[in-house]
Amino acid sequence: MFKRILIANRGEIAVRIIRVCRELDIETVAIYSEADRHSLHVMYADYAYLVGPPPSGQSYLAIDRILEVAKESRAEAVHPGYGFLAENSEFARRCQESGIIFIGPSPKVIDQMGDKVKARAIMKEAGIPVVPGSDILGSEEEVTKAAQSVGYPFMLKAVAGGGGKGLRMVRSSREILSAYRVVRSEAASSFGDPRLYIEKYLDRPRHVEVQILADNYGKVVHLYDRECSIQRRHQKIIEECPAPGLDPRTRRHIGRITIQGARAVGYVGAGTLEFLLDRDKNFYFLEMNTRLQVEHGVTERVIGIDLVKAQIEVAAGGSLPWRQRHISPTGHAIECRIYAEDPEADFMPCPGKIEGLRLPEGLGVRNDCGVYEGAEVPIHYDPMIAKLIVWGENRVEAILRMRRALREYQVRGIKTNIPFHHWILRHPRFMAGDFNTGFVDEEYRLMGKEEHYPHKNIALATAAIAALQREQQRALRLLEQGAAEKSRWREGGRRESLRLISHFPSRGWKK
Ligand code: MV4
Repeated sequence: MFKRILIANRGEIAVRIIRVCRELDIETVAIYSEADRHSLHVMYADYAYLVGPPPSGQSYLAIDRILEVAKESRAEAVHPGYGFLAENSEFARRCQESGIIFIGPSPKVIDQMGDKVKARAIMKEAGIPVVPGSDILGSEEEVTKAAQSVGYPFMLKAVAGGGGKGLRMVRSSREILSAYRVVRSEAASSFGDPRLYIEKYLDRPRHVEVQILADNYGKVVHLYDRECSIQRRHQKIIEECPAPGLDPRTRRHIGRITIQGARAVGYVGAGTLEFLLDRDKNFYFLEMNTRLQVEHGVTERVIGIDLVKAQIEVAAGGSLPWRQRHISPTGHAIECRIYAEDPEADFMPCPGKIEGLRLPEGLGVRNDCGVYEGAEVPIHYDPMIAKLIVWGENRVEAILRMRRALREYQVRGIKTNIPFHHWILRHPRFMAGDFNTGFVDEEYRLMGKEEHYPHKNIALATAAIAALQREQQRALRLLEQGAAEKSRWREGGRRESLRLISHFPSRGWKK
């Protein structure tokens, strides 16, 4: 086992990795930028090295400087976390060349899965369903031609894409030219790779992904599925494990298919296959993430496997001790990502000093938090400051527990998306599991405008019924007491409850 690991990341995920290293008696080396001098991951690590100024290009992405620190600190391995260098094959290769173990798959696999057309080809070859689509298209004419077999509408995508960048829906041939130009230049500037391809457009699918673990000796297991459709502008907000609405047959099928896919690429370590699920329960491979994901915690809770520990064991040459038939989900976990952003101001990032912080506790609650009371949230990085994960015996218990935990969550000094989470967790469609990737766009226009609370009427009706019941009970109590003015009370009670109902809207609900 390693004696010392460098964590090439910051925030909650750096803390997450440092925690398991402590449990494994592995020393930790943190890196930090000038904006992160007083960050939690720096305090938790055994050693910490300043790597550069705040912009990530000069700090958390500075490959040369990070490798220099790895050598100087005599770290044997590097954990990249997620984001930053986690899916950078050049970094993985440079680690290898420096005799440092990159905790993740080989540079070759990172490259193959980073090329979305190559990934599709490999998966298709392995018998995994992929969205009908094209090969690389070199001109607008080639797009037009490919569109004839794929059909309209279609998605124009960057080969190097992934996440939300470099893609556009095309509804008709008239839109091809402008879409081609926009996506091509976006792909060139964002990824340095202007190549494009097209896929048949799936209308508001669900986003379901399957977690896998593989070792160097041919063992591959899947750790079931996660539902990740609750997102906004390609930023995930809530994730669940297992995915609600997957029937047992589809669940078994998608699990087996995922293992086939992982084997086909010779995957080693922790990885995720993303699928799009249509209304008819067909699923299609979308892309593979060759890293630990933000939402790994929901899987850990429901499956009972420490994914970061497994990553480290595999990287150190260990073999996975589990058999697929011994891996099964227990109960239900939900994650709410806590962002430093203002849901009332179009989710603008909200950096600043955290003046007060009280975290939820109690049964079934996990906090993966990268900040503390008094900390500064810098503007330079992702606004996600923490993850709140709850577990319940079933989905309903998990939802009720999440609502309770969110109520306990107190952040002062900066705005967070916690009110937005409250809204989602009370939404009838969320509660019913009746949602897809279109959920937030469809249901959320402007929070704070009451007509955008679709459950307002339910809340009003419930409150009105409760008020009526209270009044009826009061009237009944008085009747039982044998009040002399029995008839007058009955009259009054009825009138008063009517008044209560009709006046209720003016108590803050109506403008
Ligand atoms: C799609 C799609 C519909 N049809 N591809 C968006 C991010 C990128 N990684 C893939 N994305 C999509 N690709 C076809 N052929 C819809 C999306 C999509 C989406 C996918 C996953 C999670 C959230 C999403 C939100 C909007 C669109």
